[in-house]
Amino acid sequence: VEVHLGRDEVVQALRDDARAGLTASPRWMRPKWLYDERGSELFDRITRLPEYYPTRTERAILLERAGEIVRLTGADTLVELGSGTSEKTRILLEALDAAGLLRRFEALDVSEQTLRDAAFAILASHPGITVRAVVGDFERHLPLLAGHGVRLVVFLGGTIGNLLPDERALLLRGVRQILGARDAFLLGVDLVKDPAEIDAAYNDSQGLTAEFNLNLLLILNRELGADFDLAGFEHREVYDTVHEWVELSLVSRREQHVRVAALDLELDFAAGEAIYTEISARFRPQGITAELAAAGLRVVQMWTDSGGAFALTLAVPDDLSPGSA
Ligand code: AVJ
Repeated sequence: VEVHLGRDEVVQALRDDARAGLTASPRWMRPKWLYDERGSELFDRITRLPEYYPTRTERAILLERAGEIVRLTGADTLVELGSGTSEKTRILLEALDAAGLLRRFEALDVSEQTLRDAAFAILASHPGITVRAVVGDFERHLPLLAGHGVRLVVFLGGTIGNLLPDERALLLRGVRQILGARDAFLLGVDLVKDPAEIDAAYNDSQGLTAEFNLNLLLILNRELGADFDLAGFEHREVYDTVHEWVELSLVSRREQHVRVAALDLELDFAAGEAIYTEISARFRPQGITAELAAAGLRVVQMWTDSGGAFALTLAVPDDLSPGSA
């Protein structure tokens, strides 16, 4: 386990974002701040909700296609970005192991505890392999993942949809740069579909997504000494059909004043004023191909479920693009 991102650095980044985002108009916070221990646990429960289709759909595609992915890549090293609980990664690990290829697993995540748990669980079930866990962020620490064997880099769950188009382009170029000529990249994204299905997935009847979203205010209260009243805000989900992304926000139920002690910040909220907390983009096959191509990645194969809800795309470095690894 290598820690390239210390607790102090994380708190400083949260302060910087809170100062910039909470004083902006409209107000915003980055989705990565939703994941403290409680946030991660709530997300885990969301993935099991009847309305939240992405996780189980991606898992079904992986179960069906893992053998094919192994044959197409011949990878001996699996590299996971944003490892989360690595539950779906296990399907790929099993398939690589069954083919006698698996030698190494590496994961990059911002959460040290999540990474440790995942790394030790994987080591326990695959005792012969090398496991490397890198605590860091995609913006700065991707280059640490270059080198070693024939690599399959995976970014699953549709998490890339949390990034804005410019940020996605940067991330994909970063991935391209750590890929050698024989390496491959597997990307999971949610597809454009009936907005009603999307609305249900992000506005579930049990209110778990609302709790997950509102948890951000608890994090700000705890980490920055803020005094947000959770009863004063409500969860809002809007599917923006122009950008084709989900927009989550926390909307002030009334006019109210909030103090953020650690930043010496006084905030005045109007009734109905929002803090934008997350975008989660949907994709179209041509768009995925185009974004990968712009980063120097050529699509080898794209798989979807029978309902066309979710897509897994396997891509390799485009020979015509300048690589660095
Ligand atoms: C973990 C980023 C894939 O965008 O669907 C779930 C997070 N937010 N419900 C998503 C999330 C609200 C999730 N990702």
